[in-house]
Parts: sequence; structure tokens; C-alpha cells
Amino acid sequence: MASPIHSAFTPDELLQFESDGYLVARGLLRRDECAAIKAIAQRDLDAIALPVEYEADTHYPGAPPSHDAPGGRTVRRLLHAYERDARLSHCATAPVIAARLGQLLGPRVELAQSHHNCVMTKTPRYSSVTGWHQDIRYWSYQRPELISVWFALGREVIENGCLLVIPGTHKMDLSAERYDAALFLRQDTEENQELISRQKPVELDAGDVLFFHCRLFHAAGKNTTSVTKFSLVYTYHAADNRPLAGTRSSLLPDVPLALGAGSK
Ligand SMILES: O=C(O)CCC(=O)C(=O)O
Repeated sequence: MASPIHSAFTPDELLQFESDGYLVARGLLRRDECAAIKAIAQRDLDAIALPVEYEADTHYPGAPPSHDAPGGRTVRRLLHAYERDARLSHCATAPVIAARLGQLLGPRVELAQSHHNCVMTKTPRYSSVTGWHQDIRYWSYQRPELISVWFALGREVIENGCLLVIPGTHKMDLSAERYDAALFLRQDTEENQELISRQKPVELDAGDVLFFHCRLFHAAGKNTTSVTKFSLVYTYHAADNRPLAGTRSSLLPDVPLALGAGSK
């Protein structure tokens, strides 16, 4: 029999998140929910339903060099997931997610719409390699305290480019010279290589949900299978952690979550 889904993290899980900077909650979405969301994503991928980000826009290793190159219209992200379809927005605010975020972020939590807020699509033919980075580079908030929630809609393993993380790095302050110009970890120094050698793959099944801190170093490889990988990804912050005026983070309204009992 499958183990029951608890509506909150246990105290041990909260300690684990604090020390590692990430945590997987298994089976939070039912298989039929995953299938329904994946069908929406497949429909929008087939139609290239805007707004999207193309692999070519990333300029990551392995991405097509331009929109006009072979594979240049390969979609990497179906953007604005929260506004895209009711099924996707329900996931963003589902009580099992909101309750856990309340434990991690406090009693008032908001969804940030300015980055992530997407279905990540990793297609077999033209996927790229994502280098080691911290997502905090995507946002400008008063405090570098955001948490992303990654819903696996199918199996995620090394072969199809699952996330790789370096536990505990959300607490590290690295000097500026350890990053390259695009804020990826440089691969050519011994101390960075030592750090990268501590990596762990986050393998997920459909319905598993990864919570991770915006300062956690992570990376991902290409999809070497013949099947597209779909992951729904949202990011959240405490309501008193405001986006900085005039930045991209302040352009779209944050969405307050309704939290039940049991929050921090
Ligand atoms: O799936 C991937 O390639 C990693 C995506 C990622 O780390 C990001 O968009 O911040």
C-alpha cells in the first residue's frame, strides 16, 4: 500500500531543508493530475503557445545557436504557467504546497510570477546543458530568501536531465572570482571542482515535488532519452520580502496563497 500523503513537513524534514537547502516530498500530485497537466503542456508545446523561451535564447552548451538554426524553435520553457491554464494555477496554490511553504517561509506566502512560473520542457533532440548556478540571480527581492517548487510530471533521472544539486550551498558565500561573467560556477578552479564533486542527482517520479532554496547551487544535463521531460516550476517568498522597485521582479503582481493551520 502506498504511504499516506502528509499535509506538512515533519520536524526532521524541516531540519533537513535547513541543512541541505532542498527537500523532496514524494507523491504530492496524483498520477492522473500529472497526466492532465502534461497533456496541457504537450498541447502548448506542439502549438508553441506564447509566451515561451526557446533553447536558442539560453545560449547554453548544446543549444541551437539561433532561432533560424536547426532546432532553433525548440521550446525550453512554457512561460506564465500561472495564467496559462486553471489546472496549472491550481497546482501553484494547492493546500499541500501552501501548507509546506508556510512552514518554510512563514504565515504569509506569495507566488512570484516574474521568473520560473513555467513548464520546463526538455526535448530529446535539442536540449542543452545548464551549468552550476544559483537561481537568486533571476530575482531582486529585499532578502535572498525565495523557494522554488519543482513538480515532476514524469520520471526525472540523470538520463533525461534531472536536476543535480550541491547540498548545503544555500548557506555558502563564495567570492566573486569563483563565478563566470554569466554567474555560473567556473569549472576551471580546484576549489570549484571540489565543490562540484559533492553533487547529488535529484531523481523524481511523476507527482514528486522538489522544494529548493534560491541560493542552492544546481545544474542539469541534456535529455539523452527519446521522450520529452516536463516539469512545472513555481517560486515563492514571504509576503514581507518585497520585490525591489524598478526591477523585473516588480513587473508582475505577486499572488498571495491561502495558508491553513500549521505554518511557521
Ligand atoms: O532543467 C534544467 O536544465 C535546469 C533548469 C534550471 O536550473 C533553471 O532554470 O534554473
